[in-house]
Amino acid sequence: MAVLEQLTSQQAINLEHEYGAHNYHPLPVVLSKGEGVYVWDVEGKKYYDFLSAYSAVNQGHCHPKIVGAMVAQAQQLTLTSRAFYNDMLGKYEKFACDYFGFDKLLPMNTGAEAVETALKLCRKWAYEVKGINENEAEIIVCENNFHGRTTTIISFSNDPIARKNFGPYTKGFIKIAYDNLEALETALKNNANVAGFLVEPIQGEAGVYVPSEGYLTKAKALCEKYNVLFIADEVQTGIARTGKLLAVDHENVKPDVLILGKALSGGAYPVSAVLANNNIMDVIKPGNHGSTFGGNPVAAAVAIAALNVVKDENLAERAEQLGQLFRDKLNEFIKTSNIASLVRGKGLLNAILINDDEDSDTAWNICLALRDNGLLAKPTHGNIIRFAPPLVMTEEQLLDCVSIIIKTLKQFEN
Ligand code: IF1
Repeated sequence: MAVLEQLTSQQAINLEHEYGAHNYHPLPVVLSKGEGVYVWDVEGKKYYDFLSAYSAVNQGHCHPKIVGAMVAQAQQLTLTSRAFYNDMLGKYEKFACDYFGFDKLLPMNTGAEAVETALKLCRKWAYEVKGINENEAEIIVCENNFHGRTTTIISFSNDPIARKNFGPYTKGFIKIAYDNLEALETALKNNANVAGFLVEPIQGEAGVYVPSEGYLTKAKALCEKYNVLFIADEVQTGIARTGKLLAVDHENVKPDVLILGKALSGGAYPVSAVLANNNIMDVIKPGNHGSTFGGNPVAAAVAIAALNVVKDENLAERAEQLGQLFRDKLNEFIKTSNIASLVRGKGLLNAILINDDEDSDTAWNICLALRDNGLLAKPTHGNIIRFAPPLVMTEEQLLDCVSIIIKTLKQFEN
């Protein structure tokens, strides 16, 4: 087969199957084009994207301002490494620090790298500022967390598929129940070596699990009481997805360390970052941490454009309004139906619970039918379907999507 030949969907799937590692089980649809809230498959069929690359494409596919900034910078200078300065990084760092309200930013590429960066930063702060004895720092994490796929991060995962046979695991983590302040206080009280608390403001992979109101505020207060860093992983929840710029903004919580990724670039380019104030970030010295691509000029230009789009197009307000409408409409339907039992979420990060066992294939089959009806979504944990469209959606489009979803769910009622 010639490399330049236009593939059919089946040919593309076969190629991945034969030559790619089998680390994913994608929904069988092969996409070749995206614009705003839509994607097209290689046969030309058009779909609403209700995953947004796991909330990376909040600004919509191929946003002209983001792509424009990327192309312009790519024609000018793509990479210098951090051995030299470039004229974009400082501009971006100042822009992002003003935007999110922190003193300093450390640029990386992927979410997992940014989480690793935050863990290293937290440990170094613990030894050099808090005064914990070397090698004794502990970081509290939550059950059912998802923070990425590196060896250290999977060390504190409790998902057997993500974890089994990748040991030996990194030490220094204490796992507690999510959304449980008592468990947090007990862990803090019983261990003077705690350096940080790493938390997702809403657990995405766990099935869009929204904690009780006040949880984040009180958790932050407990961290202050015990001189422990509150580290918010907003890789998935950040950048307007949940109806505020950050999910912690719903409770006016200011994290000590903020982790961003995904939509920081609008999905155009891998861009992640860790933000913190000087009293924390200044423990990092030359040689302690870095990355060839982190902070490259294309990433800087793309991130500035992506963050400008979020403000210019009022994406947080849109996510808030459309999310409310989405949950209202689906709740109305659920009352009259036995196929779904619950819709939950915040802003445009939502999930529905399908009335079937976790190991049933009903949710998967519903996603196949949604695909056939022109809308792409993906199940998580067997019986949960996540709904996270690009935030640039109009109300009319959202209502169209709601009717596709309801029509499809009705096909599965019994
Ligand atoms: C995959 C999930 C979403 C994240 C949080 C860090 C990262 C992620 C809170 C790491 C990444 C992704 C990765 C993606 C699936 C996806 C995911 F279902 F696994 F949980 F979004 F919901 N912190 N989440 O959600 O970021 O290194 O991937 O850039 O295919 O593994 P990354």
